[in-house]
Amino acid sequence: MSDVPTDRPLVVIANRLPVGKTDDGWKASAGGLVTALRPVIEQTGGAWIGWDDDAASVPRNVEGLACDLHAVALSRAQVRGYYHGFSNRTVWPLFHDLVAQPVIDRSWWRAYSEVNTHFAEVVADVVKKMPTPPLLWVQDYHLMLLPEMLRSRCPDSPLGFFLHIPFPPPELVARLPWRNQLLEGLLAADAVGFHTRHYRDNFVRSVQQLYTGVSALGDTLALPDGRHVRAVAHPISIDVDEFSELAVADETEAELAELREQFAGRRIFLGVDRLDYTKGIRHRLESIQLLLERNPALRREVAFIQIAVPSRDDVKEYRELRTEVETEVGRINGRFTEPGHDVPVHYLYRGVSRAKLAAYYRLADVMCVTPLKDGMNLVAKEFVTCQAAAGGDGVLLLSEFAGALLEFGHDPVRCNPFDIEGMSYLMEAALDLEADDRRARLRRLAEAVRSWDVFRWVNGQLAEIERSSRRP
Ligand code: ADQ
Repeated sequence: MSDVPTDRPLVVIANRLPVGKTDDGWKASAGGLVTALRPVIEQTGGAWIGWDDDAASVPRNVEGLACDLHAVALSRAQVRGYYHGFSNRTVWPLFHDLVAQPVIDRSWWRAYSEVNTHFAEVVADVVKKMPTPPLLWVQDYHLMLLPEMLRSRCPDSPLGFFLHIPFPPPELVARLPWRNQLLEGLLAADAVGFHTRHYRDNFVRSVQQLYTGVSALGDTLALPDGRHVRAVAHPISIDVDEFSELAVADETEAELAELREQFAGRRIFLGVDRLDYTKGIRHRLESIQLLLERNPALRREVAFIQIAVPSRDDVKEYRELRTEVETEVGRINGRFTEPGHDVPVHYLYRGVSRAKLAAYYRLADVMCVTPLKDGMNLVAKEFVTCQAAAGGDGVLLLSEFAGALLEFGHDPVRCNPFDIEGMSYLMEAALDLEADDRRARLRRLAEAVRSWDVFRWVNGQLAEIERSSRRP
């Protein structure tokens, strides 16, 4: 990684801590953000602050993670209102273009404000004990009030915010009774980051509707009180070297050999998602159904593998989605399995190991990333990287509503997941692409990911926060 753009310690504040309890004790969780931040924190020192159900037993340090951990303890009622309620049933559907109905509930909002305040107090306490004012970097939609709460409590710290989900157009933001508080919360940061310029533009337009006299000069917002805030588009990415190595590691090869044996003679469609209604899994299954209806020969020739990671199963909409997806899988298999042959749809409701995930990516002929709306989508980037590292020629079928599309141009087969029949034809077209074309597309996709990896994302964000904190 190149030089870290700040010589201050870094304090990351996120909903969750980057650790999990395993049978062998507490371990750093594998994930893009942790991987990307590890070298920065190792160089500058720092802390990570986040909620954990088991806050009292979270250790201060965990092997492989060179930062202090500070667990925020929340009551059951706070978690219900702040996390399951306002974050996941109000903001999440609203910011994903209403693919589900957001619920407006004043008690959830109160819990959200209360928890953000509690986070602010914990952060202030941690910062007070540090020898120099750290750079504070707040993550995601659970903590949108936090920048404003930290501005007064930690006046000497550069302050940044990054939103991992889309920022919707002002007409949707307007539906929130607390839109002004949220925008003011974010505007207290020195720099606010988004995955794409569309989300950034939506934010800027929302701010301009809130205040008169806001001017936007390039990426800088000049506010009526004389402050300047940077609103920047920085797409998140993956650790390309790590995935490239993983793709050809012995463990991955062993997993792949097993999968190849299991699926011998069949061409593979793959879906890998958190089980979330934004990911378009139901629409995808309906397209598969049409595809198999039209092409009886394909019932034996293709397999569709859907790996769905359990997610938010204490929220009603997610439990319902699971039932719908599982019913649909059963319906398709009941209808199209031919005597003496394997089922067409293989459904795994679980997380899989990194090596297994990489093996599935390599196995796939067509990777279906077809969300109805997605801030970025890292699965698409992981797939092209793993395929390219092993000289593969898999095709990426990518939704027009995934943030990743902006970096990928016309090399994926682009689809509109709301057009179920259209998507079923594109699945067929993806199978029929010529090998040379597939390989050239994949090479360009992998180059696009390599040219802006997660380290560039982190460095870009930190440099932006540092720079903008020095402005008036
Ligand atoms: P997510 O909605 O969780 O993230 P995504 O970007 O696809 O979506 O990341 C999912 C991660 O989980 C990937 O790294 C993937 O490898 C992993 N994963 C998925 N299924 C798995 C399985 N069965 N087993 C193991 N691992 C699995 C949110 C936003 C996205 C944005 C990210 C990062 O919704 O739009 O890209 O944050 O900002």
